[in-house]
Amino acid sequence: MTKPEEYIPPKVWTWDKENGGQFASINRPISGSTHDKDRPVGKHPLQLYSLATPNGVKVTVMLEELLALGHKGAEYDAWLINIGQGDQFSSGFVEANPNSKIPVLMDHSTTPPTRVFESGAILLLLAEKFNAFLPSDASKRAECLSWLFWQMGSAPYLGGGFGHFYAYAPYKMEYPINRFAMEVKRQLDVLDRHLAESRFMVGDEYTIADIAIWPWYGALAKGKVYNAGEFLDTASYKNVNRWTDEIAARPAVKRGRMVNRAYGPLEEQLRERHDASDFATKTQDKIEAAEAKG
Ligand SMILES: N[C@@H](CCC(=O)N[C@@H](CS)C(=O)NCC(=O)O)C(=O)O
Repeated sequence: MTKPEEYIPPKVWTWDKENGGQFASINRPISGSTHDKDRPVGKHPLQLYSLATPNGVKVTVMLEELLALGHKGAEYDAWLINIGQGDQFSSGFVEANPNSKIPVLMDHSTTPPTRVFESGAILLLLAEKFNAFLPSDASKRAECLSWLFWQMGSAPYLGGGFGHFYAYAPYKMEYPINRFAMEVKRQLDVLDRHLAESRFMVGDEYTIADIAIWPWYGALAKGKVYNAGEFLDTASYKNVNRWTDEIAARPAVKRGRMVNRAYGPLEEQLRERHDASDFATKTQDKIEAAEAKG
């Protein structure tokens, strides 16, 4: 291993604003709001404030799956939170999530409205509210919650660890890239061995465990996050790829991944969603074509 010049930490850490790599402008060592701005509120009981990152997609897929099952109470307004521009630090957002991260759901069917942050908590709350995508059998439920929490504990090594050092750090460092590549490959192997025996994460039942894991590890398997498919040889995880393809083909998943998307092909971006008909009329390609016409 090449040994770069060693960093000797000072006695007390100080904030070097210039040296945080990509996203340095939004990373801060303090919490709380930076500006006053209320949250917009639409017509549905469920108000989502999010962005189509893997953590955001978990929730929009869940809501679209609930609607596809016929749960009309799952209708929602989805508002775009541009984390690159610091929307997560507005006073209204911080009131809903003191941790300043998407996704956040406000449920206005209660008085006062209920706030839920952390994507795993949001999935669990929705599953319980609509009695869907969470097995009722006690041992299957335990399996489902185990995999749900596995995802919540594992993905930070993928995103904050591997993804940060492989794709976003100001320069490439062998030690952290090696360490996190090994961990991420281990995680993919955990999934691959499990999915060799099981169609979904909990047997034949599609659950919130799949909905939580797919946006991160399905995207990774297809080389769609951090452009690391070849580096991690993700094609070799055959069972993860088979499971990824089956979930990607679900109509609700196709819709869910479009919501709050502000990058990629314009026809796949539904930046805000307020009605089911928006998928047909309000994708970014249509909005921009209408604007061009005047
Ligand atoms: N554990 C959280 C993670 C949420 C998270 O990391 N969100 C990122 C986008 S994927 C975010 O909002 N980042 C903005 C920031 O760090 O300022 C969850 O699953 O909800």
